[in-house]
Amino acid sequence: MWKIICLSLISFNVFAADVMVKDAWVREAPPTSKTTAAYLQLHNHTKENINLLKAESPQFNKVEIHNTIIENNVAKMVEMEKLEIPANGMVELKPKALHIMLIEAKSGVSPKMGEMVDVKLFFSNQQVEELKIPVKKDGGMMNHDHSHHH
Ligand SMILES: [Cu+2]
Repeated sequence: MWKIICLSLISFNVFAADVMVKDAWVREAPPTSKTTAAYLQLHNHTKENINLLKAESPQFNKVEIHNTIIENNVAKMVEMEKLEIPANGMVELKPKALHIMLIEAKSGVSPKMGEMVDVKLFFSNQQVEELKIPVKKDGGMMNHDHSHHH
């Protein structure tokens, strides 16, 4: 099964990426906020650990890799210098946990649902991933559409 999936991927990409990005989405921030976060899965298809070293977006002044920790029942965000993706493993960035913080939208408003955010990821194996990440309401894949109610 795994082999079949990989072959079909190689036919679309000339080079199979060491790190594969899946299920990326950016949270739609409240109207008053200029800062939001991106969530995604990083799959490491190699036998060595690979670090995510930094992230950039032309639409934001600053982009940081954050983790959320609970201290005295208060959720706090801490910046991480790097994020390790274990060999043949996966790291999931998701709400209330690891995330990519998109700080201060240059336009003055953080992007709305339906828009795309350009994000570049830099890895320790020299890989650079250029992503266009869709903006979604909270919940990502569990994003139910109730617009069919009249
Ligand atoms: Cu954060």
